[in-house]
Amino acid sequence: MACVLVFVYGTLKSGQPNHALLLDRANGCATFRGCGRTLEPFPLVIAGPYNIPYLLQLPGTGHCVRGEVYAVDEPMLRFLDDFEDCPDMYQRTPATIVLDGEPGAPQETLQCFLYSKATYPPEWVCLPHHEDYDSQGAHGLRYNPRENR
Ligand code: PCA
Repeated sequence: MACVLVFVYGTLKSGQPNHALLLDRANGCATFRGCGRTLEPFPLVIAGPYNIPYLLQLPGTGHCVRGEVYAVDEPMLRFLDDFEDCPDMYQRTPATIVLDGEPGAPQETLQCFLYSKATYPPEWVCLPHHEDYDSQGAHGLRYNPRENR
């Protein structure tokens, strides 16, 4: 299988608690392709008892969410699906990503997958919407890693 593009917006981003999983060659191979944002706005909320970031599958609400694009091989894709408990907790869904570029340069878009959530308690939509997730952000909602749950 050729590499597929995955857009990460949460704990898998560089500097975030699960980024090391993307770098671990035991899981497969992930190659950084660039930073960017979703073409469409989505609500990105931090929810549940473990303060997990979720991009809710509700395009048109929220922000054009910032993140990073990686080309991943099949072992890494399977690893990530398993880690993100896809399709039960997250669903891997297609999305158009606009790569960051030089000001004035033509927009470069990529078709990527991202891990979003299609079924959620309705009140989650009313939680604060984040644009650029940081587990250590001013929101104070520290991510609780899987090993602590
Ligand atoms: N991990 C995936 C989805 C949310 C999360 O914390 C990511 O970083 O994109």
